[in-house]
Amino acid sequence: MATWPRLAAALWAALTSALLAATHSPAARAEDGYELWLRYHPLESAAAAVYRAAAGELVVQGDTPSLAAARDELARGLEGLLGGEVPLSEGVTRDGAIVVGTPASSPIVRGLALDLGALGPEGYMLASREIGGRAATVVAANTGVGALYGAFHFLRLIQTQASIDDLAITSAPRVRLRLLNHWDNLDGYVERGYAGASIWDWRMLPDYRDPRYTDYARAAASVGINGVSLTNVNADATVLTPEYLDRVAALADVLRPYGVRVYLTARFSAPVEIGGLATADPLDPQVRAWWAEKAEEIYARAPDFGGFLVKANSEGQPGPQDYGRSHAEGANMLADALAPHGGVVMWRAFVYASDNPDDRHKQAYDELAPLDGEFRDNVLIQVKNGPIDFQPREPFHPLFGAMPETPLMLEVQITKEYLGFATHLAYLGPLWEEALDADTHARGEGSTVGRVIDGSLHGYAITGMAGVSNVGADRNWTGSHFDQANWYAFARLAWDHELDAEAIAEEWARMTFSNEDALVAPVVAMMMRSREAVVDYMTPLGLHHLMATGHHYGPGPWVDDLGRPDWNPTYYHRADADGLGFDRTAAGSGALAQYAPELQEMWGDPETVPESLLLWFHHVPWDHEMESGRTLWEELVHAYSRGVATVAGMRETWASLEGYVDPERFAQVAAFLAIQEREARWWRDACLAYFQTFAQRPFPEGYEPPAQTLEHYMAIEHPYAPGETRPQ
Ligand code: GCV
Repeated sequence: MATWPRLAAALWAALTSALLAATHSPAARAEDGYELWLRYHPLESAAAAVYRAAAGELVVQGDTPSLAAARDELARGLEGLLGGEVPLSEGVTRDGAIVVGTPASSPIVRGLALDLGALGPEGYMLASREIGGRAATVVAANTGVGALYGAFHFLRLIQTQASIDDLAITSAPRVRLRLLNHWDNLDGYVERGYAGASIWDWRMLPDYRDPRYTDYARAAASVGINGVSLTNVNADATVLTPEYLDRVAALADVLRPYGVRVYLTARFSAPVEIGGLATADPLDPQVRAWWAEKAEEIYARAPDFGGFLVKANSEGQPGPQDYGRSHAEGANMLADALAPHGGVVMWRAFVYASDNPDDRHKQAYDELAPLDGEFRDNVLIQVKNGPIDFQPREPFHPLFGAMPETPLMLEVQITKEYLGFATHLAYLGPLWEEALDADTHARGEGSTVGRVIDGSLHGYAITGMAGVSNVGADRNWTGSHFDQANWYAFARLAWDHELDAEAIAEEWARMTFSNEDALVAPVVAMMMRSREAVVDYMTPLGLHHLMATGHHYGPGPWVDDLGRPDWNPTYYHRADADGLGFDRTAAGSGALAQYAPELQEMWGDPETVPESLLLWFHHVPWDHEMESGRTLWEELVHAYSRGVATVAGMRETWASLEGYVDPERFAQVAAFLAIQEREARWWRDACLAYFQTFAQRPFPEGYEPPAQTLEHYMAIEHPYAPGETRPQ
């Protein structure tokens, strides 16, 4: 019979073990998202035991900063995941050694004579080997940074509970320059930023180096990002002054061990604004000398400085055309200044002129394609994925495939300026995959955008891909937990554009939330539907740029009074009594002629163009019969309604996952999904109320009419919506 003290002791034991279980269960611990996908929380004990056997000791030979970073990350990750420290060792002394190094740094790696030749400076190998009769896993590369990337891959295998037996993995990036572009102003404001202020604290730098910079670098390296452009492309020349260059150098120091180089946005008029010159004409010898000297100053502080990113002669930014010079003359002048130091110029193709009344779709192509072959070897042209501006769906930019003699980089937008800011759940992996897999037909079938930017189609000597960052000072970095997936997916695709967006989503979900299939499968399914849902409830069937003015938050298809025609949504949708859509065939703006003949043929006919791009290229009668048998008007109502229904379904899915995710993150995602559903309805109702005034047709049976009048939607204002362009 239990005595009282015994009973009390038993009760106490039961209570403490329940408490312990609750605090150790990954689902129970409150999390704020700071750890990103590098959480390294303990695996459940059976899984941990399996991996512990294969991770008996850590043998990192070599002491470069990057190898030290690899060692520290492995030690931290393994300790967290396996629930105990993994001893460091000088050599292999037991089964389960993890050996990390390069042939130069590590006698063991050298002795194994691994074939690392094809891996280049950033690739790595993960290989199971016997060393001195002991089972070991080798993480080998030609450089410390390659080994660091390999270390992250090895940790990912454990985080996602993949097998680490019989490893024979090699991986090398397909694209050389993989950058995040921050649109961060020097006062801490982030243009198109929805995750708080800039993480760069210019006031405290260079003296205080926020530990967060190191965590940023770890996250970047974990997915192979190797460059960061620190400042907004709507640039402020102040960053090029010596005081700021000292701060830039401090950031470069922090990021360097992680293989991340810094780049700056160069304001074209800097020689006038901070240099005291009378002109910034790129052919003026004094201007050329000023930039050459500026480059010297920068490289004296940061010898591995990456180069300049430039927005010129676009949206009010200064540029070579202010002096009657071409984009090539402007880019080449900067390229000449950087060339002696090994830097590059990333010259943006997002150019459209205020005095050019032609379809904005055509302007970048018309200006830049004729300059093919005129750029210096260290210039890349950075081209957005589509010809307008990061819309939920666009056809690929016609410059891809049209500049065989000039390296073209792809620029995508990770921050969701046009896809619902941070509150809407929209996984962008499928959007970028669609862009990368698009066939330009430049050299026959299979000439995908991915093959243009990885250089394999035209033999480019330099290659690159950039993503406009969604990182800010919010604890969870990206403003919402699911937007972390977009940072992650961008980088994974920049490393290898042939990776599958769904597989990337799964990897991310396992590391970010939990390995339980009951969570992973529905979360991945929800992510994979999410971007198409946004297309449906904002801009279905090839509609584009219907967003409200300036901040781009919410619908504004009726806006028609802005200074330039192509800033108005009415310019893009062209709704009238006959129909809807922008005729870009030869009978219209003629933009279609910028694509390969195969695409002109397919996209030029409303019967053969994919319906997802129908209204991008055609003005279509309201009664046009769609594949479904519905009329265009009915299909529009259907698509908008489907978008809302998908979000409602996503909410239900998420609600069913309570208990699999810690309460803090669960609640935020649930609240954001509720906002998204409300805003999806707002988009649907506002757009349909507006388009109905042209279609003059009733709502098809079974579809709810808008909840409010058109006047109601038109009166909505959001004066303080975040992220707008701000003069610096
Ligand atoms: C940095 C769009 C955005 C602007 C951005 C511009 C660009 O127009 O709305 O905020 O400016 O693209 O890519 O340069």
